[in-house]
Amino acid sequence: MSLELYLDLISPPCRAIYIFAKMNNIHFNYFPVDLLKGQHHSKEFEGLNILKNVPVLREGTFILTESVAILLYLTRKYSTSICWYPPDVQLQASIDEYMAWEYEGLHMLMKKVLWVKLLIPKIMGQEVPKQKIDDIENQIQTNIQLFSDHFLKDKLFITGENICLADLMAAVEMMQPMGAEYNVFKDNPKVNEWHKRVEERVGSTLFQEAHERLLTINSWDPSILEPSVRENILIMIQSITK
Ligand SMILES: N[C@@H](CCC(=O)N[C@@H](CS)C(=O)NCC(=O)O)C(=O)O
Repeated sequence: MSLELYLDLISPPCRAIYIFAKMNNIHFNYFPVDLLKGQHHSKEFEGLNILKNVPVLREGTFILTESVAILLYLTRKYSTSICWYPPDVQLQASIDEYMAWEYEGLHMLMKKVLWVKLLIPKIMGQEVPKQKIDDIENQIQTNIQLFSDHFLKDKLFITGENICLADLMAAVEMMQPMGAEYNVFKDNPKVNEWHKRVEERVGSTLFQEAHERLLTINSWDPSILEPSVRENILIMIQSITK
């Protein structure tokens, strides 16, 4: 039974899954879903995932959404190296703790900064007020420090000597603002060093390959947006800027 992954590599959770599968030699058929073209709103995609979001995994009749569930499924099903999710229950709990924190602690902020600095000006043709951008950037710096103090501490990686799922997930999240040329590591050398270690363990070629779409998003042309997609994006923009 073949493994299918439906991903858009502009999305951090999708990049984590893509990198994880490649690093662990898990063979999969890759189905790109272009969020910026609204392909997740197609009838065909809705048939696969009524939540209309990526990532999605399909293996025969088994369909799985939610990146954390997908990553854990892959570690169990494909018996990947134990470093990713070690058998020790306390180490597992530390990874779970990060996974539970990530959505509010990093994901929403990293997503917001890409939108306010790059995508909203591109789509709307006008800048977001500087105060709004400064507030988001300050919150990012606070949460990067929290990540450092609470999750990383003085270890090489979150569980100690080896990379684990939480390191990979955090590293790709923190790349998101780079799409808008905002470097979240600029004021935090310790987190910067950790990030370099993660990239090194992943392998620079694979890491760059997974981030190519994000890092070239500046050249995306929003004038080709379909009206229905544009409408969905405008609703999302309202929730980000309110
Ligand atoms: N909690 C979900 C989040 C999934 C999600 O929100 N994916 C985003 C990309 S990062 C998406 O597909 N957004 C499309 C939309 O909401 O319109 C996960 O971790 O898989």
